Amino acid sequence: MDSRSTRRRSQDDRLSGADRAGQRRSLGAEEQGSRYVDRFLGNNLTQRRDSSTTTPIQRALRSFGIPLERLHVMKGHMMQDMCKGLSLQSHAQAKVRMLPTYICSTPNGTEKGNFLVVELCQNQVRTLLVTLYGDGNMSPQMMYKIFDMPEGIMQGEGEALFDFIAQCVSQFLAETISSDTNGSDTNGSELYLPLGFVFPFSCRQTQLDKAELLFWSKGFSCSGVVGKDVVQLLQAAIDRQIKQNKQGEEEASETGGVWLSSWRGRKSSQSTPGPLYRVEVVALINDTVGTMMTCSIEGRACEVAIVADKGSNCCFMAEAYLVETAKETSGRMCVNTEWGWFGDDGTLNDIFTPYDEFVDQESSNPGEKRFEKMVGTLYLGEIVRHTLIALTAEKAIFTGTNAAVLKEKGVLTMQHVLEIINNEDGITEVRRILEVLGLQPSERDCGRVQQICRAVMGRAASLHATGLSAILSYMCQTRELETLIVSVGVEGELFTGYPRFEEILLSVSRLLSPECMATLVPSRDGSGRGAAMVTAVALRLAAQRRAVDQVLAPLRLSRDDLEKVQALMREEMERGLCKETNATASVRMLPTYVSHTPDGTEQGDFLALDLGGTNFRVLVVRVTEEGISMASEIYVIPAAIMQGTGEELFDHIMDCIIDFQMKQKLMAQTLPLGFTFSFPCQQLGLDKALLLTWTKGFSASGCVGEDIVQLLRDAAKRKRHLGMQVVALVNDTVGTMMACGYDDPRCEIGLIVGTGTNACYMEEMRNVGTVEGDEGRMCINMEWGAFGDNGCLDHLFTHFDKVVDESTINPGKQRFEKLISGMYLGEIVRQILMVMVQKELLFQGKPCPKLQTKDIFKTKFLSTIELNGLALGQIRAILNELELDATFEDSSLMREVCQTVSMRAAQLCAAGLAAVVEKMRENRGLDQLSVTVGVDGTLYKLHPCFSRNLQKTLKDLAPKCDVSFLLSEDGSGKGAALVAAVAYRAANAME
Ligand code: 0WK
Ligand code: BGC
Repeated sequence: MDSRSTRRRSQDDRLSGADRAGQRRSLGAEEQGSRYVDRFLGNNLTQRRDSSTTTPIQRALRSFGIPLERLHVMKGHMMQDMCKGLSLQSHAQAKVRMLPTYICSTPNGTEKGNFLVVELCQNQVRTLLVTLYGDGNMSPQMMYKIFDMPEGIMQGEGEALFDFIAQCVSQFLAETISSDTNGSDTNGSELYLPLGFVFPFSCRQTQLDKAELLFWSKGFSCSGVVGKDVVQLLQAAIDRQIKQNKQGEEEASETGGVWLSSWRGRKSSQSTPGPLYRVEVVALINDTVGTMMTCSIEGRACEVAIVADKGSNCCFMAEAYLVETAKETSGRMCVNTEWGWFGDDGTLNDIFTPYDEFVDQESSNPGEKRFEKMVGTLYLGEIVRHTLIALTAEKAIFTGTNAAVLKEKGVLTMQHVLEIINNEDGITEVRRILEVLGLQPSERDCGRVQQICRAVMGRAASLHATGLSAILSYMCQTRELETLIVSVGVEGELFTGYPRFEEILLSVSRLLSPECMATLVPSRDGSGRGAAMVTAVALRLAAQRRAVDQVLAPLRLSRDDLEKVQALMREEMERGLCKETNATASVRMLPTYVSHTPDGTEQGDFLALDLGGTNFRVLVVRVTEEGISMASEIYVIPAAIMQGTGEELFDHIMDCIIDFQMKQKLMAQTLPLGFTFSFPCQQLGLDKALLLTWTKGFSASGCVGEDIVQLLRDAAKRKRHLGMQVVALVNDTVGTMMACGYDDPRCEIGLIVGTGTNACYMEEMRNVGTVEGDEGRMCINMEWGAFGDNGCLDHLFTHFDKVVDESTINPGKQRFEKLISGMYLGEIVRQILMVMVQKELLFQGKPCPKLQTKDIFKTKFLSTIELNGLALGQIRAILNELELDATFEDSSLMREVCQTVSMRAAQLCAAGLAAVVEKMRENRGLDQLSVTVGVDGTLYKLHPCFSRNLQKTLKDLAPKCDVSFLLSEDGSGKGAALVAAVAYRAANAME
């Protein structure tokens, strides 16, 4: 179960439980209706009511009344359906579709330029040109034009619809744009205009500019569009038109004829034609999303938006990791809920009145969009009409008059309903409206019609409120908040036309979700400007993407790059093993004099030291046939000691040993000691090793070239300490291999990826040219950290790596290690971040003094930031610690930088290991090698995906090797004790 699903499961449990609590308060007339149980006998809610005592009007009014408890139940159902819609498993069954929009960012005020928007509305196409000045979008300029749709085009050929839209765009351009439009990048002959397409229908979006139409609705049913990428269809129509225009121009210029050119800017002079427009559809936006963006720029940043218009829908900013149908795992993504389909699985059947049934059956998509058909203004007039028909049939209204006009579909429009309920002149105006329709209403009829209209509108508002409360409570829970405070953008005829909509929406949603505080931000300008913002953000992000890719490209290694590293590593290994070339090889392939991995017969008590990693440890290890037990203590090696004199260092080590032996009551014993010394040493025997060079920030003087075992013995002498006998010195890779080999005899490779990095493996003695003898095998400490010190990896070194290398105490050394290990990854990231700030890709280019501080960005930050499912908010917390005021976008980019650096490290490590296992396979003349790698090191152990990326790359580079990885539990101290045990046994056998 991956992190997404664990977090998801806990969410679901909470979603169903907590928010059933609500309060009850007296409500206005419309809600009066809703308090009353529904309409007809036979519905368990109504058992308690005796329908015989109620009049047809009362029954009708009550049928539109939905009790608060029922709204609570509905809210719960909608939240469950929302979770279903977001989950990859159940997405297809969900009615509330929860469609990802790929909008993860909101405007940051730097957007500038000219942006075209086309909005497909009911019976109209609206074209806009929005000019942004990057001034925080405080004063965008906007021009627009509305085109009425020709009769029948909504039910005609899809191509005709898109051609019409393209014509609207060309006409709009011809009428509004002049060639010297500022802000657009004109390259003389061409004027680039990005276009955002507001398309208020259910689309499965896979990118901002790739969206397949799922279903038409609201009376649209054009052929050849469902299942197609709507962006492509519009782009194709625009390109078709531009092409036709160009041909027209060419023919005209050949025949000297006149061609009224469209798609071309105004001439700057008589002779030179204006620039040709290059219109690119860069974003498809649902109208709710456009509204959310529009309201964000007009008022407070909105994270929810409702369109309560012909159709009804809602979008909101969801935690991206919960949107399983999209690949984005961090930050937030706007989700288009398409709540209009809610209830199509029957969960609203008890609310649906027979009037709703009639409207549904007469619609172009019976049985579908049940929720929308109770709240969309396309349907409210129809619901009232069917209610009046039923009441007329029951002689409860228009008795004795001809109400046949009511049979005509669409005769009662939303406008009528609004005028009936919104007029101050009371019944007079209602009578006038009904008479204009050809009815002869009595005064009482007028009152009753008004009541019905109000009940229908009240219900629509309450249902919107229920949907909104489901969204708000969902956001509150998934953001793990006590209280959610959020701005909700609203747009649409129901909102603008029905004054009580806002009040009912807020009061009922507050009753259903008391933990949420919503502020409505009316969209004064529809979704047009919002769509321009989305387009502008899309372009800004696209430009940023290109710039980021440029910065990170040198760190992204191809398979060829890795194969080359593998081959170079193999070459250097051969040179290191060869006596003649060993001294110049960058990979020193140091013999360790360890010829066997443990065979389980080792026994005894041993002291062990483990120096060179994050911690210096002193251990006592008991090896018996039953197994190994140990006790250990961690001691600090202060930087002053690491970079002081060798004498101080080994005296400090002795002090720690003595302290440990005292604590462990071992002072009376003289125990054999195994010393894990994690630095490059030329071993002349198990207990004789000359230090070749320091690494990992150590530089104690007087040690290089010296026998480390002797230095320790000298320190013991200085301390007059006889409590130990150094019998073996091993590298931490060897110690790790031995420790893991004790549990898994197939373990013949040791790997460390921690502060530093290195590997060892069992090589055939016949191949070890630097040691006499051809029989058997010997463990070779590769010291691969220095791979590339001879320049063979220079092609891989980026500017960032060079800066990091130059700031170390051993520049030019340990080149491979400096691309991989924990001591350096944080610094590489810091260098990249500083360049990205300079390029205004991060923190909007604001200077970040803290980032100038060396080692301030710890490698452990990478592990945290790359944690799967870590909310971007938590990354922001880390960045704030560094006084970096990060936006979501910054946090997302930060994560990408960390992922790129750690991925490269894992891949390079894998390329090195691939060279090792392939050599072992060839050594042994095997078609398939099966081997275990004993591994240790903080980076390998704690980074969330380093080990996975390494293993995946290794499998790819060395398919003939089946390599398993065994994490060393107790570090290499245990291994050192095992080597000491082998050495000690051998020494005693000799005596
Ligand atoms: C734990 C081993 C030790 C080795 C260290 C490397 O016991 O010998 O040096 O891992 O990892 P680091 O502590 O540098 O992350
Ligand atoms: C050292 C190796 C050691 C590795 C891992 C490198 O810097 O040269 O000897 O095995 O770090 O600790």
